[in-house]
Amino acid sequence: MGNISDAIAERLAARGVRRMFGVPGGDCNLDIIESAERVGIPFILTRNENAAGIMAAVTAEITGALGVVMTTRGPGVTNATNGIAYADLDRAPVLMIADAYERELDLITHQRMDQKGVLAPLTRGALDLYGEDPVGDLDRLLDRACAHPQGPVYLEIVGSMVREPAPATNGAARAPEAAPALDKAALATARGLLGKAKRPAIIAGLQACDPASVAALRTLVAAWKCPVFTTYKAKGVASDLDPHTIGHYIGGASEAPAIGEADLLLLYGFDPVEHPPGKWRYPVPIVELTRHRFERHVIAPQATLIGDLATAAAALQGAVTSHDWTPAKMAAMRTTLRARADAGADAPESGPIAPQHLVTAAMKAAPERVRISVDAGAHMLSVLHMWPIAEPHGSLFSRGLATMGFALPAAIASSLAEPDRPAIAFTGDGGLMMCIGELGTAVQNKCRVTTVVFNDSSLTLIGAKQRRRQLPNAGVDFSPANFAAIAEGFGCAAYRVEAPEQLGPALRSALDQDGPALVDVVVNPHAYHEQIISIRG
Ligand SMILES: Cc1ncc(C[n+]2csc(CCOP(=O)(O)OP(=O)(O)O)c2C)c(N)n1
Repeated sequence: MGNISDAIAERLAARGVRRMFGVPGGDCNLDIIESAERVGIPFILTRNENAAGIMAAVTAEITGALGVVMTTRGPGVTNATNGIAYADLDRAPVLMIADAYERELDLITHQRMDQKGVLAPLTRGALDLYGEDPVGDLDRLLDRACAHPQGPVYLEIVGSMVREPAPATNGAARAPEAAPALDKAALATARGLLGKAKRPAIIAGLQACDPASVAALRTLVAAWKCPVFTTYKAKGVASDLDPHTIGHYIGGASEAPAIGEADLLLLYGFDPVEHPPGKWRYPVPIVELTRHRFERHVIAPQATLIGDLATAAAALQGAVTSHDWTPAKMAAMRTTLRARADAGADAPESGPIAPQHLVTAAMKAAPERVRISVDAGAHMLSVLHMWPIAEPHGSLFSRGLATMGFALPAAIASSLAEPDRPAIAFTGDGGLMMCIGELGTAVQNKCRVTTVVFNDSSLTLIGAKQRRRQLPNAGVDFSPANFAAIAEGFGCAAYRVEAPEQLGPALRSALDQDGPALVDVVVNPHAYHEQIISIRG
């Protein structure tokens, strides 16, 4: 083994890391970039550390391997915090590496801050490698990122140390955390409740995205033939094309009538971060299957089974033998719920391009196996409620943090992880402006990413809330921007759409490109108001 930098790179490679993201500083970052390149881990230079954090976390979600982001000290750390908050609240295992301050602290004032303190509320652990077994300590830190609830950990290293020889480790890489055995009493209670239920329904959440949990859920639904709802993060865990998949649980008005018909709810890997602020509205027995306990819960389940989701699903399989749901009833619930997304689209004031029309055109133009990512804002309702997804991670979305500036970095991460698979990033203009430099990252890496902008020169979701509270319009509108012209400046294929007849051809041509493209669509935001009320209430 060489120096500590080499040892870090080797430990990351051993865990399946295939690339790291960030904006480097001039100290330990440069050694680690060199060591990592040598073991086949390229460093993807992003334009902003926040985007690098999001890319690292999304890489972890898609590939199942640890994501890695590396930054300089001081502003590199503070800029990355939003991406790290995404990894924390959307539950992705990520290692953040930053330059530490040399030990002669009396001489250091420039860019000096308590970096561990800044990151402490967001991270599962931090390390500076000053211990006697630095490589073993690193392995144990990475285990903490991968333990449930998965999340970010932080490593800071001084440049002088990273070039020292790595001592032999006395702690080899450990086995993945074993799931706890299911509690027998809770299992009996759960089976009893399910046996009595006349209309059981399932809500699947973000913990259910791994292949074993997906397979077990699908087996359960096929056996029980009951309705299933997925959260936004779990979209595709139960295929949107399956007649049992009714729609999404968002804690809003749209799904309330359908879920309100259930007399028991099985929460399958649902994380409370997926619930919007406010009370849980369904006063029926709850059976909860979860990989871990939650720091804060909004629900008081009658039975909680903590452990492996697939094992728990198998243990409950025979518990439901009959119920009152019929295929016709479920089909009606599906249709009603799906129709909610169309609200306002065809009102005369919504022309010429309502957001829903843009989504319909994109669905028609999209190639097979496309993966979509969606930003935070009014536009996300149209995309997530209209676009069917048949597999986990087929759509990428920030739910726990719900951060803007997400869709483009997420689509780039997707394209780097699966270069042959096209990705579409749907974003509002506000969200795009928070990360627009990443168009350069997409160009530099020849990513097959098509960015579709809902351009309405406004923070529409916030404007809608302002209108609802009958406040005067202020502080939410932008001066108009031509994103196609900006994209061209990055060397990105670009299309500006102002009339409906331009929409289909522009989308088809953009999606035909071998590299990145951007379609800047001037949308009429009028329909959003009705749609928000219809979906969220
Ligand atoms: C980083 C960040 N800042 C602010 C918010 C609050 N927020 C949520 S949606 C939204 C408006 C988004 O506007 P835009 O991207 O233009 O999308 P639109 O609502 O117009 O579809 C804002 C400001 C947020 N979620 N994330």
